[in-house]
Amino acid sequence: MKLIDGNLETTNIEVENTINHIGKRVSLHGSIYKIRRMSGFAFVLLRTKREIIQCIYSEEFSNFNLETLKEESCIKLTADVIKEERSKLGWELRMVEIDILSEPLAESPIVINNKLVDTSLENLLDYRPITLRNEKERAIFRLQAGVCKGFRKFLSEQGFTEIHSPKIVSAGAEGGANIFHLNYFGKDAYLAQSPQFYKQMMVGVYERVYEIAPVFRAEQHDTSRHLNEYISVDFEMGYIESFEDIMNMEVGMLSYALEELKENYVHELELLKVALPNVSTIPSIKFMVAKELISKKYNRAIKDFEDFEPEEEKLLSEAIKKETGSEFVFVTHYPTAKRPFYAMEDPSNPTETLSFDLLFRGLEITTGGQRIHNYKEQISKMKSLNMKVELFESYLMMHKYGMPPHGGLGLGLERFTSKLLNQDNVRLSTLFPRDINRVTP
Ligand code: AMO
Repeated sequence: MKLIDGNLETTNIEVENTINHIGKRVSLHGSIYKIRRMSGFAFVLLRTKREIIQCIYSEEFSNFNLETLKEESCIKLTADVIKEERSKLGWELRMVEIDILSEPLAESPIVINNKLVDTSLENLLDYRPITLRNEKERAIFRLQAGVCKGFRKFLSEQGFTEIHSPKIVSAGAEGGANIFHLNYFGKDAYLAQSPQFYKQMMVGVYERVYEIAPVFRAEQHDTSRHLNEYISVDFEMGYIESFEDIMNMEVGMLSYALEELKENYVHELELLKVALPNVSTIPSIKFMVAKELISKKYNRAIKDFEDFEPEEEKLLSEAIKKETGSEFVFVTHYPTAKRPFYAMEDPSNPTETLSFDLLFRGLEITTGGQRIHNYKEQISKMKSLNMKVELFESYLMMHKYGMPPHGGLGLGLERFTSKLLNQDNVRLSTLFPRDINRVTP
């Protein structure tokens, strides 16, 4: 019998502390990313967990034949670490011995080892398992992981408990037709459009909760900003005094995440040439004031008094940036008619809600606000909307048995990442996108 003790011996050198390895013989593993043959020697680029490491092959010191190496072969390598100012890392590896662990059956149908994967969006996504191996492609999702790490660290420090709510649910939380229906053993069920009901219920338990998880929207249209499955970053907090408490928490969360990137993701930021935005303060404007501002400034008639057209979001961001320098803007007091049944109305003007959206570089990335916590108020709101109250019995339990004033928000992770990287399509920041035409890979 063997006892597994949880101790993992790592053989791969970590790039951060390789300076300690200069002059030493090391053992590491990785995939052959690229072979550049020169006269008498070759540059072999090794793709490791995070870095592409330059290795030198030469008959002088390599005890194997270069012809045995193929791109995308997985190898174990013994090498000498040599100081080399011309290399990006300040050092390179002289290949001594290799052990080939596996070889590809075929050559990649798409060139993945150039600076960019030079192909259509369609191909980039069709061949995702391999195109993601490209240095820049994979850096996108490491940055995204860094953003989530920052969010988690911040929220945890602020006393939020991480939760995992069900994704198969009995009723839609967000209204509208964009809900996936399931035949659940002969009963009606749905894929969760958001964790809205559950995060609110959990405020009654832990006061402050968050979740980072997939949600589902049956979007019928094919746009650059809609996915059918996306990662929603949600938090919900109790005992708030105003919905501005939530906006303040979001500013803190975003600043913290960007600091995390600055500190620990320099390699990816440089590779992708990311200019991080300033998020120390974010201007806030009321919905109707914003509508009028765009209408006047850009000489556009207001067609929709309840929501923004995508073009208006762009124009508003442009105007705010010119005026204040901020690439973010909060828009508050959305019309009650456009907000879900759980949104709290402004007592001084019930046609508006105590809610907000956050726009970043021309795109809505967050919706949030204060919720109705009073049972009678929630029931009468639902009745006024002709909702079947009995379908929401389990949701309303929390209101019935007591809830503090509370609110929260949902941020689309892919939308935030894609704007951070100045991409023009949210799919570019989605690992394996699900859209109206795509369920593979
Ligand atoms: P909402 O429906 O506005 O609010 O969604 C919140 C945020 O999620 C992102 N998002 C999407 N991203 C990609 N594809 C989509 N189809 C898509 N739909 C939405 C956006 C949006 O701002 N429960 C509320 C949040 C709350 O009040 O806590 C909700 O889900 O970035």
